[in-house]
Amino acid sequence: MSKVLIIMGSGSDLPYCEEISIALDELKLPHSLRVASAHKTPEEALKIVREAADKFKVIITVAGLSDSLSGFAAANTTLPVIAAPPLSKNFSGMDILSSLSMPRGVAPMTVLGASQAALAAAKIIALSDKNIEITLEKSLETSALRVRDMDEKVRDGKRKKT
Ligand code: AIR
Repeated sequence: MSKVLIIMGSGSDLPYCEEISIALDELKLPHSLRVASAHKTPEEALKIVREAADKFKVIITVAGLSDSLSGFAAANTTLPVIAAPPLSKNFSGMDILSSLSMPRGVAPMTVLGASQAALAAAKIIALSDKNIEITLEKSLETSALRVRDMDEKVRDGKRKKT
């Protein structure tokens, strides 16, 4: 059964959502994808968000530019909503503020980066899922090992000068 629902605001977000999907697969987290825009298809978006609580533990919202989807989703479900807006070059990236600035009572948690969005979802699910907790522990160890390996390679002047 899927635990994570990814809702994207447009088909143009699919490549970024596929990156999130790969990261979720690596964390052994089954997930589903939907497309719904808070601006363009609000009825469908609301239905998807309202029905999500029966099937999922976490929602990841992916909407660029003016991200209404994340606040819209968070305001209409008790599930945790992770806002994962794709980075854009518009307005020097300032459109990210639309994912961050929320009215009282509305609190999506904004994360930048596809793997970070997947990791944040996994951490929430690990609170009530031992298997995911174990997967996360291994993933943390692997990250630390990579840093130690690199330290080993470069320290004491071992690195080849190019
Ligand atoms: N978007 C779609 N409806 C509302 C918003 N904010 C977002 C999409 C996409 C970007 O705007 O999530 O990141 C461009 O959408 P489109 O529809 O032009 O492809």
